Amino acid sequence: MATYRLHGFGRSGNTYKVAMYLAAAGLDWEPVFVSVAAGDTRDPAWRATYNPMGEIPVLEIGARKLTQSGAILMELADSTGHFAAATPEDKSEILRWILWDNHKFTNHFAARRFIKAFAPQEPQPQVLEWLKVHIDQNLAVLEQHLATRAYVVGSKPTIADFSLAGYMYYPTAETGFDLAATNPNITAWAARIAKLPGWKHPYEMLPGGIPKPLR
Ligand SMILES: N[C@@H](CCC(=O)N[C@@H](CS)C(=O)NCC(=O)O)C(=O)O
Repeated sequence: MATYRLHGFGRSGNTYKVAMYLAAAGLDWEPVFVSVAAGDTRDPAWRATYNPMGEIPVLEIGARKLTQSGAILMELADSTGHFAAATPEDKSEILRWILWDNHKFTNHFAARRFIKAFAPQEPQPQVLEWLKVHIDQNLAVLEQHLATRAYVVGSKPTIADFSLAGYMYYPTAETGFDLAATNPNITAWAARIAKLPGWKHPYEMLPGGIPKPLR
């Protein structure tokens, strides 16, 4: 059994954040297929065993089960030293970007992708539009930040990059955003992250296959 067991599937960009890290750090890891689409995370037995919050990713390390991609990445950086902060100031900066990612960036981007491409109900146009306004604002923040730097914090890739890049590689047909056409700095940064060791597209890195967007 691998040292790190990552529960999730390729559709989950939050799981992919941790998968990218484990691969790039060259750690001994294996994926464990858990499908939100199939209802696995709503199963009371799964929740009792893995995560009462009902979310993937879950990272199993021996008897421990870690959840919340940001907290997982922080712990992995601390315990392995890979992609960790170079200074205490950088560590605060990394936490700042991970919190922003969770609260503002991934939050809106992933919710819109889900509503647009995977939710069984027809999306309400006003909801899609409201989310798009917020996503455009957040993309502009990251785009500007990356205008003068290669990575999000410091001069090398850190866990902040893996967190923010989690949803960058999904197709436009799912996300509704053609970042290559609108955000050159983000696109160049995502391409830099994709050159790190072990990088694969989420649908190759994690189990579950390539989903068909419903619309
Ligand atoms: N902030 C959490 C978000 C986790 C999250 O939203 N996971 C989704 C899949 S990407 C999930 O498990 N959703 C199941 C549900 O909400 O029912 C993290 O970064 O780990």
